[in-house]
Amino acid sequence: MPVTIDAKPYPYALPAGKPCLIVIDMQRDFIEPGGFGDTLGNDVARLTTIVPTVKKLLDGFRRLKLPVVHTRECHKPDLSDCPPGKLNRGKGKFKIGDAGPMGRILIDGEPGNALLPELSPVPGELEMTKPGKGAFYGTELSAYLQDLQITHLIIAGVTTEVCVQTTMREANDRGYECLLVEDATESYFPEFKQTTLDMITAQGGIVGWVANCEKTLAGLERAYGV
Ligand code: TIU
Repeated sequence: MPVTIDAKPYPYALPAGKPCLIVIDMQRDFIEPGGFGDTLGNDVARLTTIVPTVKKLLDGFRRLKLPVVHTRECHKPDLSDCPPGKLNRGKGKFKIGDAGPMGRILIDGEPGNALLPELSPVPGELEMTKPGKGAFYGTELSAYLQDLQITHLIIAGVTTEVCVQTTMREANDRGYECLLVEDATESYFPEFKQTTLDMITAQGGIVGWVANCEKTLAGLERAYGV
């Protein structure tokens, strides 16, 4: 019998191999004032509440020597990887590529594009840039996971209904079994977060599973602890 995580809509069976943690876009652009999220008109303060929980999850994966991937949504300085529809969308003060208070908005290498320092990767973890909302589009993620023979993804990060949900759906279509850690993800819109959790777990887990950090770590400890 596989070890399970106590999850909704029913227990999430952990694999004999290792699951991988994917931390989506915990970058200053979305979480601090003056970045892309702020420029889109959002109250970014809501997103800081999950930082300690994401850290706890990272600490658990590190303790158990399980793989971790961090993503950053960003574009090349010449914007050649940003489609016009994305570039021109919105009516904020700044557009992607404009000079904002934390450097050019959503551009790789700018101060605002860095991951929050308290959630920085440690050696051995993959930090990956992504030009889209999903973590599979235009990235090395598929090849990386295949190399490690990973079949199960534990997902955290922001925002729940945009990059997190898109990544889960992309992963689902590629055959991965996904669990979203509900207190390690957040949205600018509380109702969108709740609705996304409901969508994921509806219809017998049409997109995947949802569990809190404590239950996730307890299951991982049972399965992979020594
Ligand atoms: N705007 C919003 O909610 N999210 C994004 O633009 N990107 C991510 O979710 N990372």
